[in-house]
Amino acid sequence: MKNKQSNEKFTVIVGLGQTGFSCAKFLAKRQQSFVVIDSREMPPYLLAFKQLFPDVLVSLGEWNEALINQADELIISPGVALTEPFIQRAIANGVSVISDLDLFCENISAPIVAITGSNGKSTVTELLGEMAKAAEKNVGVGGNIGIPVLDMSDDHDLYVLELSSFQLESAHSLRPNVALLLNISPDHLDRYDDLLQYQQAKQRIFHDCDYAIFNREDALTNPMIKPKKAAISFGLDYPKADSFGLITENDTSWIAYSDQKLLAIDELKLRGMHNVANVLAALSVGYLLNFPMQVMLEVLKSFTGLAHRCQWIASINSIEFINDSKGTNVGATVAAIEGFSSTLQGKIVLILGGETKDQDFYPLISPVEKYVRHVVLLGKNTHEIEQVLGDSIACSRVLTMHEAVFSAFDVAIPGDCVLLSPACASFDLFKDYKDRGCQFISAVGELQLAYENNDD
Ligand code: UMA
Ligand code: ADP
Repeated sequence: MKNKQSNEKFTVIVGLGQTGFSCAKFLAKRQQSFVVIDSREMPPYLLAFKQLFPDVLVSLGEWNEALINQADELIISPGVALTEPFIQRAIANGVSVISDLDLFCENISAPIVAITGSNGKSTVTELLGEMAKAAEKNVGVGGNIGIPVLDMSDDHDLYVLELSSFQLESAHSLRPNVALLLNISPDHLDRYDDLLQYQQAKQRIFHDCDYAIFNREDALTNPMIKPKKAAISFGLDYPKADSFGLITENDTSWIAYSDQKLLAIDELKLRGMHNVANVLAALSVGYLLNFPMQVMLEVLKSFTGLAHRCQWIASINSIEFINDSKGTNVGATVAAIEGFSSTLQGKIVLILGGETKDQDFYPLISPVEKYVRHVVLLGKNTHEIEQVLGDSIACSRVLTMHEAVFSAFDVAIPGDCVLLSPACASFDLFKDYKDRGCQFISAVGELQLAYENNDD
């Protein structure tokens, strides 16, 4: 509890997930005292925390207003919305509300590349990290990608951070050297009032940045805040002066800078035009950071992408199985469908559904009508999706991933692809998107065995 005589700041860490735990370790290292609150009865890092900090007060269950009322400072986790009434009251009472990102930025002086967008963040963050390593930088890669910023060591000479709208919402000290906004399509509308509010949270990435990089084909990414040095665009169209884009000649598309062709897109290991956009974005940042062009192009020729993002799993009876479990919103699934359709002889059998996050599923109608043979619905509230797509395409409902994979195989014909790209979060049936992807992979393995045994 707060010692009224002491001048020490009374800090309350809000949330005991990955972020809250990293904040606790950081403050402890600085010998700064703190308490922790979480609205969950059993937050994920409770046991680890109790082992490391047996004497520190942790208050669980509902928000502990008594502790909050004593706080000088709240360090909030990304999963806790700033609009929570207790946070709004604290702000009104003059309490400083900060985030792990603030602590991180105040502690390091190396350049920061900050990356956000509705989709493609992890792919671009990882790709840029690979380019930086190949350019012999001592790079730290972290953030929403799954490594809390305070868990990275503080001796890197460059940081590449994936940042979500949640993280940007509550950060005040972020001043990135390069800020990249990849794209904006509706997501997290269960947390934001509307698309504008979500866009405004994303645009915070440009606050006080030196260079702003945006997608010239997506007007919502146009910087609303002027960067200190320059705004630079990328896009899948012909490159503007001093920027990256595509040049298409004789049926071949080339990654290009200004009017200089650099690499045919057939040479990329990543699949789908959405990934070409990701490549152009990463090159735009690498170029600004003076990474050698040849080194970046070599990385592009070998980078196969991350697991659970349009990941090829198997081919059974000439039907490909693709795991895009990280396709957790409608925009991502539209990109995955369109990305694969161009390379397919047949059509797509799409496994869709999960936690719907108040999304509008109408943007799926057109790509589904063009490229999809059948939709297999798995998860909570699948009737919401069926209501929208049911007139355009045959849909069937299943209860497990095993059933989803086997029934998708039944309706697919050779030349087709079975694509798991749910357009929804995974928490209704799975631990997370990785668990969902792994269950897909093991169901495909079982199918393969069953098919081979039948064939014998
Ligand atoms: N929660 C409570 N009560 C609390 C605190 C959290 O109910 O007191 C809930 C949240 O509403 C949320 C869950 O617990 O559903 C996790 O929230 P958290 O803030 O504890 O999350 P962390 O474990 O700290 O993980 C966070 C990011 N999670 C979220 O933004 C929800 C992770 O991104 C990120 O990798 C990690 O910090 C390290 O930076 C995950 C994510 O889903 C992958 N991000 C969203 C996305 O990518 O779309 C934004
Ligand atoms: P994020 O970290 O933003 O969730 P990922 O790189 O993990 O993005 O990719 C998640 C999914 O989003 C992919 O599996 C794919 O379906 C889709 N996606 C990736 N890049 C893009 C893009 N540039 N535009 C639209 N969708 C994309």
